[in-house]
Order: sequence, then structure tokens, then C-alpha cells
Amino acid sequence: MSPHTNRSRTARATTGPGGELHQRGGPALTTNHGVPLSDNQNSLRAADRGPTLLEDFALREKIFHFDHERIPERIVHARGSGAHGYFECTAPIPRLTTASLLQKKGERVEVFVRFSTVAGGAGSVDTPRDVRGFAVKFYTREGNWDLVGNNVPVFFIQDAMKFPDLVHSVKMEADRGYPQAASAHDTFWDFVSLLPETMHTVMWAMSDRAIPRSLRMMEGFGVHTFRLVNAKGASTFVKFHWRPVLGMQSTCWDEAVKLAGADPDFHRRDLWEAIDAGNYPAWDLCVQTFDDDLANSLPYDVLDATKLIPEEVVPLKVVGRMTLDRNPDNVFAETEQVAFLPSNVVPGIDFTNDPLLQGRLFSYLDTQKSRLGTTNFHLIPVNAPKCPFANFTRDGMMQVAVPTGRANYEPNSLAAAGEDGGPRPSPSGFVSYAETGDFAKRRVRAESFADHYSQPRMFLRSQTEIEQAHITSALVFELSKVTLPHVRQRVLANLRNVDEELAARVADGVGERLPTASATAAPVQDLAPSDALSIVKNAKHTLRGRKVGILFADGSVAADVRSVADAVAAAGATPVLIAPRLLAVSTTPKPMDADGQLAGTPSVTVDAVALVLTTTAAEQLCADAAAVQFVADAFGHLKAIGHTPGAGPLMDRAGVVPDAGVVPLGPSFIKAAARRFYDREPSVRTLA
Ligand code: HDE
Repeated sequence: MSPHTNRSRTARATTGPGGELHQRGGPALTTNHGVPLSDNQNSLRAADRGPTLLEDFALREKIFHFDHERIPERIVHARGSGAHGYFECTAPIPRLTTASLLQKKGERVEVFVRFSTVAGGAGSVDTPRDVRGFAVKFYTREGNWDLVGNNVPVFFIQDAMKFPDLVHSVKMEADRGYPQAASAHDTFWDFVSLLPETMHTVMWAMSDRAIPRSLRMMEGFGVHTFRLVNAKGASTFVKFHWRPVLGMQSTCWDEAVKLAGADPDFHRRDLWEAIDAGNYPAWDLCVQTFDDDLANSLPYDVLDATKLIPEEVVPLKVVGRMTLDRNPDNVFAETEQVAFLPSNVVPGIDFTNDPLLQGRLFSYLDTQKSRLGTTNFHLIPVNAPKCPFANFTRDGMMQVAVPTGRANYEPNSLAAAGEDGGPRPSPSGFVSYAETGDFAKRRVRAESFADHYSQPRMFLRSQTEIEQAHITSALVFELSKVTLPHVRQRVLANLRNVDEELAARVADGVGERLPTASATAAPVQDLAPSDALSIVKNAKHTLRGRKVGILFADGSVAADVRSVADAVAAAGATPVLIAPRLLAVSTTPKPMDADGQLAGTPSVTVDAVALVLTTTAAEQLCADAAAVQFVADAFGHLKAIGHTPGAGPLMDRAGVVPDAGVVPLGPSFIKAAARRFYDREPSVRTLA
């Protein structure tokens, strides 16, 4: 039973000041020490209008606890959204690993997931251009496995030594305290321009991967190369990937910017509502497995976290599916207090010598002590294993376990005297992979980590033309916010090594002169492009899990509104009824209510729009900026627009030019709504 809900105490009705607010039927309100309180409205005073008394333990305890409600936010990934769910093994790999969760088809383990942005504080908006955290805690039968990854497969730096510098440079600048949650500022670009190893992840961060439409529609990656270890102690290298069942989808940059104002909680709300409605988001867990020979044959080092292995080189194999089916009960207790540790691995999964991963093995344990205040953070329910756990660590702040008996050391022979001797190491317990090799002590960066440009080039050249234009425009946007000319120059000098045309277009977009290319530490290679790296090439044309905004107004035919809503729902999407007034819109023959009022529900919050309007209503809405913007943005953000013939005046006013995505309502709209019309973009926006 929770210590905070004493359900055995019967509630009592009380009299006195504030008596009408007294609860009847629920549990009694008590102090933290269980004393029932009769008044939660008024503090104890010396007279009706006299001073408050120090004696008021109820007031002091309440304020004391409130004063200490906040704990330090995460230094990175402070803004996050969590969910509970389960992982089910669909294709076991017992020959590769002894990990209990991958032994049997149908084996299920509970999970807790936390998605996050990296740079912003806990209260920052959900849609900045940023890498997203994708951290999963699997509560397995043999302990917790934390796969603490991101939504891009590579990282900015190669060595843990640079992490504090990277994070300092991207967060708010030290003297002025801004910008919040944005990489578009001097210090970030200064740092990355001086460290060419950042270039690959910078390209991902400038791509549409960094502005996902939904947390449910992004991929996840373990980033590092890990090891799978089998019963014979043999190791196979592995990279972990999460593939969203709903497909990948991103917003347009202009849309992401507007969403930040329209709904700062856009991703958190989207995740919550989907789970709440029973539309459980799911991802396939895939592995790329390979051996030393394959690793040695690659033109880059698999221990270098700035590199990926294209799936055309090592294909992905699906091993299971994760489904998120329960929202947290309490954001603080679960999403805020969850402590992920890359060092949490289970028998059958092990580390490699990736120098970034090695640094993380220290950092996360260390950070939990400062965030959660105690070495006993593992006893917090969201962090505690769901399998039995026992050892001889004892005491410490906030110890809530009550170990019994005399044995608090090992070995001991208390069992011989008939006492409880406590737990013992078991032969099937975790064994570190017995790696051998050249371990002479050196403070160096391996020669094999020296090529910083071939993979950014591969990433760029794997994209469609429009995605390349988005990357170019993002670079122009970011560099335009950089005020130090020498930093802009150095970024351009580095970009020339990625791709000459890219550098020229960015320089032109900013109005900068193109500098000489910077020196490279290793020759830049033309690696084969990988189609799997493009979002557009892999787009799933589906309405499932999406939202369609249906704009109607006085005079609209209620049955028409309903029929669009029904068709949208039948396609697996959520219809959102939007009108200039929330309630009692004068539709015919009977008034209808909307889900959202027009000014507060802009089209950026939905994936496609339907305009169910009479000519008179459309003409009237031409005088309402919110309505005009609703349609103009849907068009500008490359969304499908379905419409009644009467909607014409509003579409004209909004500058809609008919194309394949502008269709009459009916089946053709449902089909069109399942995709974005990237072909439209050059006609609505000048991209760099
Ligand atoms: Fe993290 N990182 N990180 N990181 N990271 C943290 O741990 C750190 C890195 C990632 O939702 C912190 O509990 C170092 C790579 C996620 O709670 C901290 C290095 C990847 C989350 C920390 C890295 C990540 C964190 C802050 C370089 C992708 C949020 C609070 C050696 C594979 C987890 C905390 C959550 C959080 C340190 C690099 C992902 C400070 C030192 C690479 C998803 O310990």
C-alpha cells in the first residue's frame, strides 16, 4: 500500500471553518505522518485576523514539502515524456545471446520508455530542431537492461572527454542565458566547426529527423556497437535499431516553429492521447549483427560512435516488438525519477570498447546520485527490477528496504548455524566477455577514427532532392543566427569536405564568401548511398495514428461533417472537429459542437485538413486571419486539403493552388490525407 494513501482509515465528516469542502466517502486527508486533518483550507491563527502560529505543524509540513518538490533536472535530456509497455520477442536469437528476453518467441517483459529532447530545460517546448532521446528500460527476468539511445544512429563526438564541452556549447550561452532549446547560436557552431568529428551527426540534426511529427513516428538507435554473448561465451557485435510501426514522419521546419507556439506540449500530448485512446504505439526491435571479420572489412571503425553501418551492408533482423500501452500515473514519480544506466546490461549483452560508451558507463550512475540524492535510487518503483534482487549493499539515505538477519557480508557461514546466510553468486550470473588484445595505456584517438567526412557525405547523398534542400536550408537558418563571421567561415570550410554543392548553396543562402576547404585528417571517400537513411524514400502512406482537422462553420451540413469524420476514423486516424465557435455551431439541420476552437487549433496540430464549408461561410472566414492561416499553413506544410465546393473563396484567399493534394471530399481525400505532398514545396517556399 502506498504510504500516502491510508485506505484503511475511514473518512469522517467534520465541522468548522471550510466544512463544506470536507470530503465524504474518500480516504481521510492526513499529514505525512498519518495524523488526520480536519481543515486543509486555513492556517492556525492567534485570532481571526491575527498572526499565524509556528505551532501549525500541518501548514509547516505542507509548505516544507512543497519547497523541496523540485530535484535537479537532467543536465541533458531534461524535457521528456514517458510511457509503460511491454516487449515481446518475435524471433528469438538464442544462438547469439543468452539474454533471457530473446530466448523464446512470445516471451514478454515490461518496459518503461522515456523520450526526450536534448538541449532544452524541463519546461521547454517539444518541437525544437534537436536530436531526440529514446531510452528503454526492459525489466527482464535477469535484471534491468537499459537501452539508452537516440532517434539518430550516430553521435556528435567520439570520446567521452568531449561530452561536457559539447553540451556546454549547445545549451544556453553562459553569460546571457539564451537561446533555450536551440542549436542556432554562436557557441554550438563554434564548437562543432572546431571539431570535424561532429559533422556526421550535425547533418542528421539539420535533416528532418530532428523535427519529428510524433514520438510515435521516429526511429530509435542504440548508437554504439554492443556485444551479444552466447552460452559458449562467444561474442557477436550488435547494433540495436527501433523501427516505428506507424512509419517515420517529420514536420516541416516552419510547422515545427509554429507548433512551438500553438502547443508547446505537442509531442507529450500526442503520446498521451494515443495511448489513452488505445492506439498503442509500437516499434520493432531490430539487430544488425556482425563478426570481427566484417568489422575489419569496413572502411570505418565500428567502435566509433560517429559512424553507422548501412543496412545495405549489414541487414536488419527483427527480433521483437515493443508496445506502449499505459501512461504514467505520475510524471514526477516515474518519468522524472526514472534513472537509465547504459551500464545496466543483463547476461548475454555486453559492452565494446567504444570510448564514448565507456564514458557513459560512469556518467549515468554518477548523475543519479546528484539528481535523486541517494545511492538507493534503485529502490524507487520505476527503477527497481521486477525480478527478485538481493545483495549485501546496506543502508544509505532513504533506505526503504528492511533487510532482516545478521548476514550483511559474504562469504559467511551463518547458514551452517541455521540462520539466513543471504544471497550467493551463481555460475549463471553475468560474466564479462573475455576480451583479449593490445591494452597498452595511452591517451590517444585511434587512427581508424580519423575520417570525419565520408559518412556525412554518404548521408547527404542518400537523401531525396527535397530532403537535401531541407538540410541545406536548415544550415542556412542556423548559420544566419551565428554572429561570428569566422565561425560561419569555418563551418563552410568543413562543409566543402562533405559536398561542394552543399557548401556553395549554404554560402549563397547566407550571403557568405566560400572559403578554402579545411584540411582533412584522412581522405574522404565516396561511400555507396543508403536508401534506408531517407525518410521520404521510406515513407509509409498511411493515415493510421494521424489526425485530420475538419473545419466547419455555421451553415455546414452536419451529415457531411460526420461522414468525413467517420471515414477518417475508419482509416485509423483521429478526426478533430474545428469551428470558429466551440459549442453549438449552427450546422443544418441541427447544431453541432466542435472539439477545438479555430484560433486555438491551427492546422499545424493535424496531418491533413477537410474544409466542410458553404460559400457564405467561406466568404465570411476570409476576414478571419486564423481561418486563412489554417488553410495557408496546411497548404504550405504540404498537407492534403479536402474540400466542399463552397470552400473555394477561403482557399483562394489562402493562396491554395490546386494540385494532387487538393481534392474533393470523399475516398480521394482519405487517400491523399495519408501522405505529404513534397512535390508542392518548391512552389510554396524558396529552399536553399
Ligand atoms: Fe547521455 N546522458 N551521455 N547520451 N543520454 C544523460 O544521464 C552522457 C550519449 C541519452 O530519459 C544523463 O540520467 C555522457 C549518447 C539519453 O532519462 C548524463 C555521454 C547517447 C538520455 C548523460 C553521453 C545518449 C541521456 C543526464 C558521452 C545516445 C536521457 C541525465 C560519453 C546513444 C535518458 C541522466 C532519460 C542522459 C551523459 C552520450 C543518450 C549526464 C557523459 C551517445 C536518451 O549522465
